Parts: sequence; structure tokens; C-alpha cells
Amino acid sequence: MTVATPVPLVFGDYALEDRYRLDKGRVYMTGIQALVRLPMMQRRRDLAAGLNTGGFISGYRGSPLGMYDHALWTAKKYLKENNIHFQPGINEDLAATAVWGTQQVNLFPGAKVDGVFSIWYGKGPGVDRSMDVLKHGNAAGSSPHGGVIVLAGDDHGAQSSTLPHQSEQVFSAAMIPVINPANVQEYLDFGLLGFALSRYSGCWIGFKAISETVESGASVWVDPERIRIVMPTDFQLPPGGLGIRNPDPPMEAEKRLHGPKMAAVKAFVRANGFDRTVIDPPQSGTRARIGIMTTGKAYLDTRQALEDLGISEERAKALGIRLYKVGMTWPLEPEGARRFAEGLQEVIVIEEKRSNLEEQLVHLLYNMPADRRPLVIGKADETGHIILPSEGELTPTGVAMVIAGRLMKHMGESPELKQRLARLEAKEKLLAAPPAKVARTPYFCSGCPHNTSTRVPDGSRAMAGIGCHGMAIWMPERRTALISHMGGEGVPWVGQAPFSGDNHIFQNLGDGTYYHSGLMAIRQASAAGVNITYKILFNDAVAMTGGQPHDGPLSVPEITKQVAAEGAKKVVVVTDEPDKYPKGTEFAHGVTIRHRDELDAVQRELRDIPGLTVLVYDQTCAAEKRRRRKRGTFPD
Ligand SMILES: Cc1ncc(C[n+]2csc(CCOP(=O)(O)OP(=O)(O)O)c2C)c(N)n1
Ligand code: SF4
Repeated sequence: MTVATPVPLVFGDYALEDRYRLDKGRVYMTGIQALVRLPMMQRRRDLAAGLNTGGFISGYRGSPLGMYDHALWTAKKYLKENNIHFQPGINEDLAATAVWGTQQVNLFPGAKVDGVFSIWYGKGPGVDRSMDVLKHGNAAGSSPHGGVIVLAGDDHGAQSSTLPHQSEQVFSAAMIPVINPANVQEYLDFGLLGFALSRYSGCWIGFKAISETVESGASVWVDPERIRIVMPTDFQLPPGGLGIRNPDPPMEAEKRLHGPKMAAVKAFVRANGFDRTVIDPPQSGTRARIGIMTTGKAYLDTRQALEDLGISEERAKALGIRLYKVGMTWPLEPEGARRFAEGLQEVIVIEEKRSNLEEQLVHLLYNMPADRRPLVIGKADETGHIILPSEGELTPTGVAMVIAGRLMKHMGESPELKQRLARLEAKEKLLAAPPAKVARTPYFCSGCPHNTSTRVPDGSRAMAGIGCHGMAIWMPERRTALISHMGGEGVPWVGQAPFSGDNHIFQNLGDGTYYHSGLMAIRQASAAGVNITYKILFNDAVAMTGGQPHDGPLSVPEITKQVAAEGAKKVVVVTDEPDKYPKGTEFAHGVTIRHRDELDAVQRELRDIPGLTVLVYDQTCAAEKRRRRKRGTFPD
């Protein structure tokens, strides 16, 4: 990418607010904060270019983007100053639909701005559940002075997820180009390039955020004009451009997406150097023999691996190593990729999770004349032996072992490399050693309502749901097994019930999940007529992701009315404070309020009622209580 000369550092008064306030210079921030700053920088660039734009951000929380909404709320003042509107979605799918709407603003004469640039955010499963709208939005396109960035929080190691996740293949299925930043500076630089690319190509732009980068901190250059955007000279936009339009028949939208939009993406990536050769032997020196193609966090692993092997940039050049860092991982820009690979003996593709770059590279090189076409290895070597597994995560040591192995295969044994490898292998073994005998199973916080609410009467079993209460799964006495994705709670029972000797099931459902999508699951269970008791755990917070408030009005009386309307045969509210509801509080007809000491008895009553029954367990999250007490908003 083309970068302006940085302004000199000025050391003086420094405030944490500088990360949003400072116009130029260098500021320390995390990846999350960079994503808060990014739309402000876009707005400043637009103003400088004489454009009156607005910004819009919507999505749904989930690690590693769990705290993005918090950071946006904290920066409310700065967002407002920059005409940026943050509207959390009640779920990812609807958030993406609102983002789609922002690109439609300028199709109508009532538009008050020249365009709206938008950011959607969501955890990997949120990307999955939003596929329909992402496909529609990308096919329709972005507006010429708007643009859309689709932030995917990918949890490669399932550190805080029910499944590991990788969004590249999902995005490519929707033909959404994907940027993979490797550090905090690239969140800003590629972010600005991403908006520009979206405007130019009419595509929505996928943007990968993994915890190693988005949760890291760095001192970064923040000048909005730091990135010089270059318009391609080798591609001619069709008259009228590639943006959103109305009407837009589906086959026309497809033709535009498959043809000129994809060509525009590649031309823009080429012109702006998204992908670059980081190390290359000089023409006069050793011929480049081994190429390494990598991206994002795997690029950092590769740099660390080279360092661990004692291979500096100079040494790499002397060994004939060429290193290619890819910024846009789908679609792989073909000209740069071919130039990188041509004439090499071998290319090692180093990428985390399933193969994405490797498959595209092999496809690009397949028809190259055999004498110029390198061997390509990645997930497996030329014999099919797995060397960089798609499951789990890469480590610098694992990468170092592969690089060293390949170097020695081509250049012969090296005592120094062998010695370094032996040291690394010993370290790896130590890390892979069985965990200490006293492993600690995660447990509820002290005073957590779920500690009581997830109990199950003798003779019954329960199914878990997404959220803190899901920890019940690790507590054998709770007889709570199996978890579904967010919003599917209880519905597996619809498939089990006709074939099971069990007559009834309890299903835990957090209030955050209820509001996100859980109500639809209740409707499905009701429609199927199965015997099920939903325990809606109203802890008044989306606790597991940091204690966010619900994304709209939600109260216990409202829940009772909603589930009654869905056909619940009996609804009971169980609480630690039965007297807390003011006189005249409007619950659904027939609702009873019981003390939590009666939880077991209430559950026994409900399980004997055929069909859908609901127990709303009302007690505030203990961590949230502590936070509110500190703020003076909860009684001591
Ligand atoms: C589709 C999807 N989006 C987001 C998440 C991330 N996530 C995991 S738990 C959780 C919060 C659940 O809150 P709630 O249902 O209120 O349960 P609590 O943690 O409060 O017990 C979220 C948003 C997810 N797992 N799946
Ligand atoms: S954060 Fe709240 S809901 Fe989660 S375990 Fe702690 S007290 Fe329970």
C-alpha cells in the first residue's frame, strides 16, 4: 500500500482520549479501539474530499469482538461529532439488514448525505447466520460514496465458542472479498482501503478479526491521509460504476458481481499493493528458490519462526527465500501471486485453519508452463503427509519445523538448523505435556443466579444454552447435556421427542439469547407440540460477553406475555424477591410468582403439564450487581 511520510512524533501532554481525538501522529490503541477510530478517519477523509457522508455501525457482540459495542458506547461523543450512528442489532442478521439499508439511502431524493459508510460486526457464527442478507447485500452492492466493511470475529481456537470458526470460505461463498490484517496498524490502513475498495468495486468487504490481533495493542500512526488511495489504470469501470441501483434484476446483479465487480476488486488490490513481497533475494544475488506465501496471524508466526531459526532478512535472501504477505485473501490477486511464484522451486503456503490461499494458488498456477511452475505445499506436503494441520491453531514452532524441514530437503543438512530445531522441538514437547492434575473447571461467579436456576428435579434432564449458564454442562449433578447454537435452544428436542422414551425436557435459555433469537425457538417448540419447559434465565444482562444491556426493552412481565402469546400452557415467575414487583404489574393472565426456595416444586409441577410451559427465573447477574452498586444504581 502507498503510505504518506509520517509526521514526527511530538511528546507532550498525552491523554487516553487521544486515540480518538488526535488528528495526526502516533497513538497507542488496541485493535478494537482502532475499529472505533476507523469510521472517524473515514469521515475526516470524506470531509477533506468535499463529501458530506455519514457513518453507520451495527452488529451483534461475541468474542473476539465482544467488547466492540462497549468501546463504541465509550466513544459516543466522538462518533456523534463525526455523524456516525451506532445502532446495535438485536441479532446479526437484522443488523446486516440495517447495514444494507444504509447503502440504499442515496437511491432516493430524500438523502441528507452523499453516502453512508457502514461497518457490520459479528462473531463467526453471526456471519454464518447472516449469510442470506450478506449475499443479498453484496449482490446489490454498496453506494458510490458509502461502502461496507463486514467485520468477522473468528475464534480459530474455540477459546470462547462452541465451535472453532473461520470466515474465509463463508465470505467467498457470498463472493465477498476478504481482508486479513496482521496488526493494529493494518486495522486502520486496510480499513480505509476497505471502504475505498467497497466504493470502487460495489462489493461489501469482509474483514477478519482474530483475538491475537484485535485484542492486541500497539502504537500506531493515525493520520487519516496516511494511506494514498490509487485508482487502477488497468481496469475501466463501466459507465455508471458498479454500485447499488434500482431496479436491479437478479441475473443482472449476478452478471455484475461475477464479472466487473470481481475484476474491479483485483485491479484495486493490485493498484494499492494489498499483497506484497516482504523479502526477496536481489537479482544479482542467490536465485529465489523457496517462496513462502502467508497472511494475517500466520504471517506473524512465520516471522517468529524465521527468527527462531536464526534466519534474518539478509540470511533469508542468501538462502533464496522469497516471502509474500497477502492482505486480500479472497479472491487472491492473480498477477502478483503468479509473479511471486514464477520460477521458484517450491512455495510453502502458511495459513491458519483450512486451506484458502493454497487452493487458489494451485488453481492459478496449474496451467503455467511446467518448467516455471513451482511445487506448492501447505496443509500437506507433496506426499500427502499433513504438515500444517487445518484443525487447531498454528504455532511459530510448528511453522519453524516445517520451514527448517523444507530448507534442509532442498539445501542439505545444516547442523545449525538441526540444533535450533532440536531446541524448538524440546520446547514444543514441554508445551504439549499433559496438563497439571488439578485442572480447574470454570464455575459460576459467587452469588450467580444460574447456580440455583440451573438445578433440575430428580428424574429430569435439561439441555444447555449459549451463555454463562451453559457452564451447567460441566456439573454432573445438573444433568444438563448438549448445547445448540444461539437461537436453537430446545429445538433439538423437537427431533428427539418422537423417538425418545423421555416424556419431557427442561431447556435453559438466557434472556440475552431470548431477545436475540430464542423466542423463535420457543415458537418452534410450541408449534411442534412437544413437552418442554423453557427456563428463561432473566439475569438482566448479556452476561457472558461483558454484561451488556439488552438491545431493546425487555422485562419479566413482557416475557410472560410474549410466551403466553406463543401458546405456553403455564407460566411461572421464580425469583429471590417475590415482593419486588409493584402492585398492578401486568403479567400474562394466570402467571404465578413463587420464591426461589420453591424452584424444585415449581419444576415438578411444570414438567407434568403437557406441551409448552415456561419458568422465568428472575435474579440479576451477580457481576452486574457489583458493577451497578459501584455506580450507585443498585441497592446495597
Ligand atoms: C450467533 C452468536 N452470536 C453471538 C454469540 C456470542 N455469545 C455467546 S454467549 C452470549 C451471551 C448470552 O447471553 P444470555 O443469553 O443473556 O446468557 P448469560 O450469559 O447472561 O447467562 C453471546 C452473545 C454466539 N455464541 N452466537
Ligand atoms: S457473569 Fe453473571 S451470569 Fe455470568 S457467571 Fe458471573 S454472575 Fe453468573
